[in-house]
Amino acid sequence: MGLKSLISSKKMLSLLAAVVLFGTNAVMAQDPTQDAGATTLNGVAKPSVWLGPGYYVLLFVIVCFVVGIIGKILRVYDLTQQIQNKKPINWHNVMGVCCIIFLVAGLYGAYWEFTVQGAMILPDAASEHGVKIDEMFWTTTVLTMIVFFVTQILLFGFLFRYRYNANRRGHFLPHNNTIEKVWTIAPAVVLTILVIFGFFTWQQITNTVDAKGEQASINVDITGHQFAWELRYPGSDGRLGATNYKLVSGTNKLGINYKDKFSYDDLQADTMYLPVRKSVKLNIHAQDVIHSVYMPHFRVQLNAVPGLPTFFKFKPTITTAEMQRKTGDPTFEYLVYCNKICGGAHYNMKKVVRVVEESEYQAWLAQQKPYLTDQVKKDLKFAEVKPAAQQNRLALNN
Ligand SMILES: [Cu+2]
Repeated sequence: MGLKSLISSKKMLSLLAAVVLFGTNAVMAQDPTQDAGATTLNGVAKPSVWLGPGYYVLLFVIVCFVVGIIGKILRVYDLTQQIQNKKPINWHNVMGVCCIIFLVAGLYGAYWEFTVQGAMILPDAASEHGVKIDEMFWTTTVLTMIVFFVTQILLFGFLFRYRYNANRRGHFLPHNNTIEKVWTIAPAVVLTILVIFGFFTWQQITNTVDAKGEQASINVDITGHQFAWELRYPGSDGRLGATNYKLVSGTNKLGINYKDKFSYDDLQADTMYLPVRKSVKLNIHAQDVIHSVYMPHFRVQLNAVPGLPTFFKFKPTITTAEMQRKTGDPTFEYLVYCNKICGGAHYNMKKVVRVVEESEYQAWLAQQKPYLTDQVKKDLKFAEVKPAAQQNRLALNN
């Protein structure tokens, strides 16, 4: 293509359009520090991650142009070589070298992922079963990484080593039962081992406490709704009262059944306090859509499904204070998140979890307010019963 026709071609018009688009983008772009989406980390404003669609379209167009131009230059070079009766470019060698470059860049990328992003991995599991989950995670990661590195090196290494050569004839291999068997059985065996390993780990996590008939030290109700978690702790009787979704109202947001005397002293809490080295049973509920209780530091996650109460038993082993020391971060807090994208303000669904010594836990518990407030008593027409029965002084009027 001559220079004249290149200038008058549609490509030049497209380039002009791209430059105009870029110009508009640059002129209209907001100052990142003024951007409402900008996040401040350690007091330094950072631009929001996403730029306008014009930027990405332009980037794509520019990349296409650059690739196209390099192709044209090489083609022109190739033709001039042929005209001068010189050896043309050996594209098989070029492709072979590209494969090696791709392999090296890809392996470096994988190494970068491990060192840079791998450093952001969660700290040590803060629960008893979490250690088993981590063992499973690392076994799977190491096995899959070995397979990944070996197969990628073989794949691109073979592409380079056996690139086209006019002096060599390829070997035609229509079928080989041994190879078929090896590449079917080997992954099947490895995957079966991993699945069985996972199955037994999950069984240990979910069944052990029940199988031994061992009761959890504390029961905590966690209820998800758009967009918050509500916590309910048992009072001095150590038992949670019954709930019924039909009883949910403005003042009784969890639908607690106050005909059940165990519910009188149920406590509400804003932070999830847990005593260290005591088994906790989280009773999981949802009121509207599917949410998911997610406590990554304890390796706990279970869906909260409306109409289907579930539970998760676990034993925290590291207090918040110990974890602050371990991570070197004095502001460290465990968190419980929602791990289902349950609506617009899903990101708001988180609460602080604080793992403390038993004495501190008891002191905290004593300060929490009961769900049975004066307003609820009024709404439900509760009457104070004379102190003859000291324990549960409240009874329903009807
Ligand atoms: Cu949610």
